[in-house]
Amino acid sequence: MSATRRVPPKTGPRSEAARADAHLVHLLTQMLRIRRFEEQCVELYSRSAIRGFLHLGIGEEACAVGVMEALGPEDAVVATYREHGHALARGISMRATMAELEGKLEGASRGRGGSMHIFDAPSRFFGGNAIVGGGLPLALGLALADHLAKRQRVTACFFGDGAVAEGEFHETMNLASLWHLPVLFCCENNLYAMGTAIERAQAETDLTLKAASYRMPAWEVDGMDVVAGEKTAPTAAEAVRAGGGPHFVEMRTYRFRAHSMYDPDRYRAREEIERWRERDPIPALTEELKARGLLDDAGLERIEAEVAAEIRDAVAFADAGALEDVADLERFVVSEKGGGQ
Ligand SMILES: Cc1ncc(C[n+]2csc(CCOP(=O)(O)OP(=O)(O)O)c2C)c(N)n1
Ligand SMILES: [Mg+2]
Repeated sequence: MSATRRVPPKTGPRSEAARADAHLVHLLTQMLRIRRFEEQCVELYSRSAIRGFLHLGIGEEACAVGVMEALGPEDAVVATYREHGHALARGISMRATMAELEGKLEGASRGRGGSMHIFDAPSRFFGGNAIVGGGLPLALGLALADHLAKRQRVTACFFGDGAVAEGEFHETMNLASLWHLPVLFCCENNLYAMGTAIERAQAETDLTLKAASYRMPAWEVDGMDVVAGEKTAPTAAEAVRAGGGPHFVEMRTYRFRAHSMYDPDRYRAREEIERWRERDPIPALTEELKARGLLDDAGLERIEAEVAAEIRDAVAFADAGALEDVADLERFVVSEKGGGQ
């Protein structure tokens, strides 16, 4: 036994406050990791290191970061094709994420999924899904399994406003509510589904009312404010975990860039984009931290430098990665564990 005197952990309001302050810096760091990672993706795309479809979530970082903080390692995450930020916030390494985007064997999905299908079983990150609304029934299935096995877990299912117009959304919402399944529905309402504004596609644009019609508790949250998201998400997640059935969070957000790299973005007024840019969640939190004396210019530079180093390392790792051997292409199409699974 060690003779060292154990120092009791500091408790009480002061250490609580210090933890809360450090946590805010952590939230900013997470959003910066995602933002700078995706900015790097633009560059990699222009030199064809990343090919195919690429959907960036620049402007929407607060949604993924806010919700992910409310989840534990035993919980599950299902996301869309705009999921780089979700993967990083969930804890998938930047190396594995970048290698996946470059289609390399070292990627989270062996380079088979690319940008839209990041999948990582150890972190219970069940994709990345190119089908609008496609993740919803998957989330339902994960939650049904937990429910039947009496495991107190949450499945967080991210989807866009466009998915709300899909039949899969309504089927999933209905069954989740009817069977009282532990799903946290996280709707990232960025007001557009490709080039279609929500008012042109949906008869009811208050998406929380859709949840209410399935008797599901629902919140509307400012998706540009990571702190607001972070306040609501734990309450909702804990209610789900405690057996309260499915809950729904609508996060009002905005993507600053086009739908994908192929989209000329001619359907949105420049003034609208500029108005939303003024609400950019990263400068907003940076200013708040500075105003409260929790961060200064040197501190911010330090975070930026660490993030830049992490990105440099991830790109070098991905660039040096291998393409999967053609001889292996038929592997993993069916389980290698044998039948009876
Ligand atoms: C079932 C299906 N229909 C159409 C498409 C083509 N498509 C790709 S993204 C997209 C828009 C989806 O918008 P939203 O759900 O709001 O997500 P966002 O891109 O805004 O994040 C559409 C229609 C698709 N991938 N899958
Ligand atoms: Mg959308």
